[in-house]
Parts: sequence; C-alpha cells; structure tokens
Amino acid sequence: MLPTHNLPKGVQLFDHDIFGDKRGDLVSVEQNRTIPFEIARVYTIFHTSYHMARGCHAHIGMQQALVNITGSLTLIVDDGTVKSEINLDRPGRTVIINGLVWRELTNFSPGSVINCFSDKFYDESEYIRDYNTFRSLCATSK
Ligand code: T46
Repeated sequence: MLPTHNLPKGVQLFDHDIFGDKRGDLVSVEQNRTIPFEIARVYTIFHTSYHMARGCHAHIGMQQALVNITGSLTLIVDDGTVKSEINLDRPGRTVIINGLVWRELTNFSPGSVINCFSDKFYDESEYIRDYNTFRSLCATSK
C-alpha cells in the first residue's frame, strides 16, 4: 500500500462538515470558503464499478475538489516525485488537487457518489493522458 501521510505537491486532504439529523445528511461546498477557488464546473461520478479505474490522467493548470458524498473509493495522487493513496471512505472527505498531479480513482464501493468541482470549464485538450508525457512535464516544470 502507498503512504497516505506524505501528500504530493498541490494535494490537500480534509473533511467537509456533515450536517446530519433524523431526516438525513447535508454537505455544503462554498467557493473561496470551504474550497480554495472559484467554481466554474461541477460534475458527479456515480454508477461506478469496483474493477474499473477512472481518471488516469493529469491536468496542467486546473484546481479540482473531489468531495466524497457516499460510499468509498481509493484515490491515487502522484506529482512525479511523491505518490500517495488516499481512502475517500466517509461523507465529506475532500481532496483538493492543484496543478500537475496524476490521479487515479479505483476500488469504488457499490453506490459510491463523488461530487467534483473545478475552477475551469471542460476542455479535453488540457488533459495529459500519457504517463510518460506527464513525467516529462514534471521534470521540466521543476
Ligand atoms: C478528474 C476525475 C476525478 C464532459 O463532457 N464534461 C466534464 O466536465 C467531464 C469531467 C467529462 N466529460 C465527458 C468526457 C468523457 O466523454 O465525460 C466523459 C467521461 O470523462 P472522463 O473520462 O474524463 O472521466 P473520469 O472520471 O476519468 O475523469 C474525471 C475528470 O475528467 C477529471 O478531470 O480529475 O474525473
């Protein structure tokens, strides 16, 4: 298992407050307050499969927040030097990813739901989907 304590550059881990009562649970995400950027885009990942990894790419200049809503998954984050495995295993558990970080999402539990927030609109041309290209970019950006 990869370490969880030594996080890559640009990665933060924390928990959003969960407001729960007998009616159910609520989590609130606020730009520039609970997450450190302005939100341009929100997308939700659900109906996932345990054996099917998602992500497996990096972005050049994007900030993202992955907020676990229900269920669990494993997130691997890698800045080209430090690689960590984070268990998003409770509601509100949040990872901020800022800048050149390779990410992989695996081991989704049944019913897993993750809300994702980004400071940029969707742009496929901004994705780095080849790991060797990612490593080269890491080396040149040091
Ligand atoms: C990331 C991880 C955590 C859109 O049309 N708009 C969007 O905003 C997104 C995110 C995706 N799409 C389309 C593009 C593909 O045809 O949805 C399809 C699946 O996207 P993708 O294969 O990129 O999904 P994931 O789960 O592998 O990756 C996504 C994000 O793309 C990525 O930025 O960090 O979730």
